[in-house]
Amino acid sequence: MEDALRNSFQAAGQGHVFQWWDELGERSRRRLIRQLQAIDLSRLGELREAVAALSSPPARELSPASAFELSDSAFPYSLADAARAVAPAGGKALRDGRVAVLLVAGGQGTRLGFDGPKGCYPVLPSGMTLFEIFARKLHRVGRDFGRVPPLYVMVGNHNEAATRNFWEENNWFGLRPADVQFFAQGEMPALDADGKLVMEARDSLFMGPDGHGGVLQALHDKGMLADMRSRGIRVISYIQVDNLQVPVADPAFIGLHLEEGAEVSLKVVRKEDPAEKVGIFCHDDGVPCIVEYTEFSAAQAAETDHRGRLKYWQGSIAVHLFGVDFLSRLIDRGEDLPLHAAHKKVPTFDTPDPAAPNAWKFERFIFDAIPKASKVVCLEVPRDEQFLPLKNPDGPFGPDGVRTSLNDYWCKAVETALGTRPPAVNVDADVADNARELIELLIAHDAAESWDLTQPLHISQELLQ
Ligand code: UD2
Repeated sequence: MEDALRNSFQAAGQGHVFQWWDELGERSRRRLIRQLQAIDLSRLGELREAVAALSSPPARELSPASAFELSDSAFPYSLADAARAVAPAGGKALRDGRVAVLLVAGGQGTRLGFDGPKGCYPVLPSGMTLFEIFARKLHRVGRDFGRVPPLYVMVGNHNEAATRNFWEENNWFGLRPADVQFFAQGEMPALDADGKLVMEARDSLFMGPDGHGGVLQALHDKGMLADMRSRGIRVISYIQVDNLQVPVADPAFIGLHLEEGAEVSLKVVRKEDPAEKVGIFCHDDGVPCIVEYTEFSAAQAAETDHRGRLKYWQGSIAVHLFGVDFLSRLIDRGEDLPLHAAHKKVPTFDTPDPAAPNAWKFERFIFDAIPKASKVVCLEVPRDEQFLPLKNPDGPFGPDGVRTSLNDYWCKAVETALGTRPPAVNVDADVADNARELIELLIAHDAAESWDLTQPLHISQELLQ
């Protein structure tokens, strides 16, 4: 068996993976064999094509796409009338148990520089973690609609155990363990400048997570799509672990998706800075798609319309709804999402911590499913209400920047409701999703009379009792 494997790797120009074979002990040999058996050599060509596509990108016929725009863009904002009108349909889907939440948390979080799953990061001044914020948001949906949507968390092999342990240690944050499922995404090898598979150690290939687009295959392979079907789920609310302001299951968004008969829906914010690092929702040859910022020309990103506003204004915040039938159809038809190559720092057997990018890594992007959908709906949402991603160690998307933005947003809401701006405001995620909801609550609670607004304010369920 080992000979056959060795021959096939040699024939594919990858014989180097056996170069230390004679020095390896039994266990190491078994480990290497297991890894190599999982590599589909017939598909290495696709990896090389993904690298080649970077220097000769496919010709695109881009044009702006339409969206349901905000009906009031002044704080505290108002979603498109069409979306608000169908929120009851979204609420019904939630009450009927037709919606699941899919949280992708399999990334490596290298940019943040946090040694652990990003969801375990204590992002709030109170020390509350991203995972707890999402769990509290789920509790709130349960309170409003009488049913907590099941949560599916995609992890990577590198953080699966740590993620599961964290949830278990925290007693699933009060959710039913049967309603929280973890599943690991797939992995991809890396190629060096000569197209050779990168060896991370003498007995192992480098393997990295296959991108959030890996969720499609993983949902199927790990039995999650089947599980959703058995629970009667029709719509998947897809969110990313870094965005602490995102509603986990937004009835207006879900209502719009269902009433419009969409297979995929997405939320966008209005880009003001053409160079902002978000994918752009647009049409390519008339077909809806998201083009990642790295693949969008600076000149086109800066184009403006007759009012002087950005023509390509729809910045994707990576919040989607997917029909379960739609994803199942992609799987049944064996439709792979395309591979994207990126030149990154990859640890190798002789350089565990490279100073500069040294190899090609490969990922699939979930938004590449959009062009495959029969109907796509795009909803504009207010940026400071729904998009606050924790990405970096510092700057506006670092922990301090995120805390400052969140505090400003809630302070503005309290000031709008009560006429006084407290020095600081922290709102628990199970209290309100946005300023409109908080303002209503505060007015109903007659908070202006009962609270000391000269002190920092922590608005919790208990405070509102
Ligand atoms: C993503 C979008 C960008 C914009 C932005 C908004 C891509 C390629 N770009 O940028 O257009 O919408 O988000 O915040 O998506 N993840 C996995 N497995 C993986 C890789 C990532 O689960 O193999 C998860 C990761 O845990 C995180 C999310 O996907 O929840 C986003 O990943 P990212 O940080 O690589 O995306 P980013 O910030 O480059």
